[in-house]
Amino acid sequence: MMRIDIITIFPKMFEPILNESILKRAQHKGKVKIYVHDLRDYTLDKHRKVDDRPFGGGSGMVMNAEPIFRAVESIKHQTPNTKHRTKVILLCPQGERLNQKIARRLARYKHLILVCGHYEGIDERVRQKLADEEISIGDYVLTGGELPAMVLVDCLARLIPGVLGDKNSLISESFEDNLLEYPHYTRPADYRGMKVPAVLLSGDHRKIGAWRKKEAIKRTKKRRPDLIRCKIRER
Ligand code: 4GX
Repeated sequence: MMRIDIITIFPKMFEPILNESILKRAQHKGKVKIYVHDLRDYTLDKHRKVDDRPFGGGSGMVMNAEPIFRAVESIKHQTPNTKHRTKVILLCPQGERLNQKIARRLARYKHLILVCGHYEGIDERVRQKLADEEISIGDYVLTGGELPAMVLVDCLARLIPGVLGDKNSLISESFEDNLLEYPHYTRPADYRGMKVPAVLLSGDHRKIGAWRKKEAIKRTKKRRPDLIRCKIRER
């Protein structure tokens, strides 16, 4: 069982994603518990303000440290026994780029607190004192940390034992060795004259395995040569 708390100013954004498909089933099966917190509930002023103008001037707004500190502290108090294995993660472009290796490492934690930032950014003291890690989902700019948080939750949930069926977990092993997937086909064997490679219809599983490996390597070399280099480095 893994617990994930998400701190956001847009809690409703999470509803359709968390209440559908595999994430919904994972929660029903008790494999993961996901709590979404409205950051404004942790403000102290009557306007429930979460941002302010930057010291030193400039355009845009900066998220205040106070509500974020209060939210994280409140969640940590709710979960005293998992405290030692709680990780606070800030989703932001400055973070370490998410990949399958990082996902496998994060999936081992019992408790994650995900902080979704907005505007130009957050008060640096959140980074210094509150966030254990910063994670980016890629080198492009989004409007907030909500979609990155959902990407991370989705990616971690499928790594929790029992969330996927055995069949699906085998599929993931292709990325485990840093290769792109080999080509897949299903019926019919001839679709508008486009034929399925004969080897896949041969019933020879040794030959099929060799073909798939060869195709996976060919495709990875062509499209993602960086993954091949990465493979050598990581071993
Ligand atoms: N992968 N963004 C976060 C606001 C922000 C800035 C700094 C905290 C610190 C993104 C990404 C991403 C846009 C989410 C800026 N919050 N996050 N937001 N790519 O682009 O993770």
